[in-house]
Amino acid sequence: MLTTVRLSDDGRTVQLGWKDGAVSRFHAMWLRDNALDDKTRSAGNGQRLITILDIPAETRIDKASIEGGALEVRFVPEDKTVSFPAQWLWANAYDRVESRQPGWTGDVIQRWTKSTMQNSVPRASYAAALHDRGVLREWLSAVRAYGFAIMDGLPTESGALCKVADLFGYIRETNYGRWFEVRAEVNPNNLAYTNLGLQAHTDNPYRDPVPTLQILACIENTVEGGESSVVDGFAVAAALQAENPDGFRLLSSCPARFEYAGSSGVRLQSKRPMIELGPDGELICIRFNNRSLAPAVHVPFAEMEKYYAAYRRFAELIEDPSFEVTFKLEAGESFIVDNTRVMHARKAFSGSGKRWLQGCYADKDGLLSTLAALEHGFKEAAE
Ligand code: NM2
Ligand code: OGA
Ligand code: ZN
Repeated sequence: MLTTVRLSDDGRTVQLGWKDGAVSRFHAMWLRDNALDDKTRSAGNGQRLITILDIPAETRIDKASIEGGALEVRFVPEDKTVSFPAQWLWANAYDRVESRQPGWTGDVIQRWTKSTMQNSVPRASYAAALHDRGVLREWLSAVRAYGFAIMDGLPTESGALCKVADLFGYIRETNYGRWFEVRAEVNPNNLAYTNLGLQAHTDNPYRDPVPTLQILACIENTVEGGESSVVDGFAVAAALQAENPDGFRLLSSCPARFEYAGSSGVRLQSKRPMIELGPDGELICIRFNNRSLAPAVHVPFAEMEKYYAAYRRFAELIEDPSFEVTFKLEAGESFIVDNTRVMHARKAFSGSGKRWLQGCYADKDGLLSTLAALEHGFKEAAE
């Protein structure tokens, strides 16, 4: 609840007092740009109708008061009066000191290890997720929190994995196709299409932007071996940072390079760090793939030994069984990973039987959008 309002800096800022004693300052320019009236924002779709250039650079507030619990201000020289709900101001307040360490993540991200995840892997059946929006919401919410979930009960037929993507968004087509067959082949164009074990990795780090989600679905799996595992890259990055802050700094500040040129007409290349931080230090992406790592040429000569030591230690932690959650996909089962965070691996396989998986990529922004819309719908229904 808003209790006081005071203008300062000649009306270029306003200071709000809250019932609990908190104070938040806002700039007149910021408030004007974010005004909620229907001349500033379309009442229909919420999009902004004006540009920054429509707002006078000398914008100030010459009158501010609390009216019916909301903040009412008059902007000059426009002579425009606008009201801001207290709840909106509280939710959008920016006047605080952030003391976040590089590598921080938001509240919705929950890091995990084998001990916290192995016996509580998020799982839903396809039929339940399709027919019950509560089940779908929980499953998508697990993908957001953990970057990993299993979906079972899929038809054991080619293309069934697309049904998983259809629940929340769209498939991202690449040179590997709309989806791809993951089985041992003669003359494979990618080591994924062999019976070799694959070290835990993220897919397609040579693409920019990387595919943000991967779905792998099992149609048949009767071989010896071929188990899957997943590793939380954000948990491993935090462990590396705790024991070797300088190594973390190197892997997050020096660009690595990745390349794939395994089939004709394709030469994908990227230049991105193995651990990527956003402009405010937020941990945003892990890229890790021994098969497609290209020669590093953006690491200073004087730092290369330390860089390799950090890369080695990162790899050791990724292989550490205490981070690894293992399972064997059965026919009709699939899993989804946030490919910007969670690495996946498979054990080698051999012997009699057949292993046939299909994989596809999809976009996380679409998944998060569907989840946010579901959550919004549930909230409205509860009100
Ligand atoms: N496949 C399965 O990123 C990679 O190269 C891993 C990707 C070939 C689409 C394998
Ligand atoms: C892949 C991959 C794992 C598997 O196709 O990207 O990692 O279980 N496959 O075959
Ligand atoms: Zn893979």
